[in-house]
Amino acid sequence: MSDNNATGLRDFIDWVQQRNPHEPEFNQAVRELASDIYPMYTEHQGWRAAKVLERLSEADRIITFRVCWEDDHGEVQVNRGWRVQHCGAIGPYKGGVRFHRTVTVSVLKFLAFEQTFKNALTGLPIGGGKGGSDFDPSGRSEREIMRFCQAFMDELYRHIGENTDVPAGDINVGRREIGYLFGHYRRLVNTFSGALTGKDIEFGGSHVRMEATGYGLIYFLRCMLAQREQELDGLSIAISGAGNVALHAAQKATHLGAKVVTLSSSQGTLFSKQGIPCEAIDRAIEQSGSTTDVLKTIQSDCGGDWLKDEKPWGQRCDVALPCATQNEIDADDAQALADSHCQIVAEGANMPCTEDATRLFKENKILHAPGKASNAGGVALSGLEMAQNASFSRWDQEQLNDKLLEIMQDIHAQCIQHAGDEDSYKDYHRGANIAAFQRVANAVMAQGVG
Ligand code: NDP
Ligand code: 2IT
Repeated sequence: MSDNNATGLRDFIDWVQQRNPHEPEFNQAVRELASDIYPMYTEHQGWRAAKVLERLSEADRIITFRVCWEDDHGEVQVNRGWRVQHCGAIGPYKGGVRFHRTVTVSVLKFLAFEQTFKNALTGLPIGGGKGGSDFDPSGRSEREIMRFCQAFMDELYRHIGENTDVPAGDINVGRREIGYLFGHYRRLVNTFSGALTGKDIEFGGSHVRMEATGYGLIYFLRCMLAQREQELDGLSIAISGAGNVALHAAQKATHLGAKVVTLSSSQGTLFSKQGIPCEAIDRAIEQSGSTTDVLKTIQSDCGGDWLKDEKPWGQRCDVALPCATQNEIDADDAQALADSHCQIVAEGANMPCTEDATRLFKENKILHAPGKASNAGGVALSGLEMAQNASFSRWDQEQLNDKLLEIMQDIHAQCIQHAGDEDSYKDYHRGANIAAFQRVANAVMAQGVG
């Protein structure tokens, strides 16, 4: 990067930091994208004059609201809810809802920012948004979860709609929560519409949506391997998390002949040197309850070691798939992966690697796919659910799986096109950021200042 560009980038990063103090995750996400696209950005007079990057660093709007509900003891509980509508330039705002005690406006702003660029990579007409609450569902009863979802929707319903903003699931928001959210939305507006995705198949949901993020991640991984003339069969894979994304990634990987050596939760890691069997993963997907309980069941059925409070990254593996949460891989974890000769890191979670970890992977020539590319299968299938709802139709499983595969292959091709080839190393972050930014920036430009 030229000296001028480096100064311009630093000034831009400082400007974002000053406007968004105390929001480390949001600043991180903007910094990561800006660093990759800045040289291209400065060469484009039109984008610069229209301040496209500066505009995209500010959400279209952020809605903050109180969520008030009664627990099973009749005690009133007060939580906070948000919806960040980041960019509507290429379609209705689209992105998940997260319920977790760590949810802050910074976390949701980073997720909505990433979502805009991820959604652009899918090639579908969907803008970027994200929502959630600091509500902690662990230990809450089914009735409490339902009441919370209804209280959350009591405010959210005013801001969403099939052509406005279409929420879906994320951490701690799965099929059950989407059912409660959708039911309450339908009753409030007295309209049956596709205003949420991830619905049950019986009321407007799509085949393959539940599996899509994890399966899409493995399809993307296969493209990365094919690029190096390698195959998945026989490789050892360390996966973090044991939720929707992690388990479906594990299921597809084992079906394709890989050995999944770890899964994890916030309490620790299940390690199995010989690999967690397919049937155990299939059963885990059907099991309800905490993800730690799911892992303990696998252990009691099939063996393996429970590594309390440990992350998976100390185990030997060829491929690492972080599928839990942001910044779960730090520099020490990245060094451990490099020391164990891990060759590929593909992100199922959103921004699971710290900037130091990302730098370390690049220095060690470990291929590293960013979530906005490798986990885009989930939102892509959500886009296909919207298309089915809008056309009052239902597509079959095979057709949807083929479309998912095609979309992931196309995202991989977009990454490669812009990844560069320094010492034959493919920089997937750069590739994804450039391809996504071009699409969003052109749409923003074409629609004038506003
Ligand atoms: P789930 O709620 O189904 O599972 C989350 C898993 O991650 C659980 O095993 C959970 O463990 C673990 N986890 C969550 N937070 C932490 C934490 N702070 N520290 C350690 N472990 C943690 O969520 P999903 O599988 O849907 O989402 C996982 C990731 O994938 C998220 O980053 C999400 O944004 C991303 N993603 C999800 C998509 C989707 O379609 N669902 C699409 C694209 C990306 P525990 O239960 O113990 O908390
Ligand atoms: O991070 C994500 O892409 C999701 N949680 C899925 C979003 C969606 O709208 O399906």
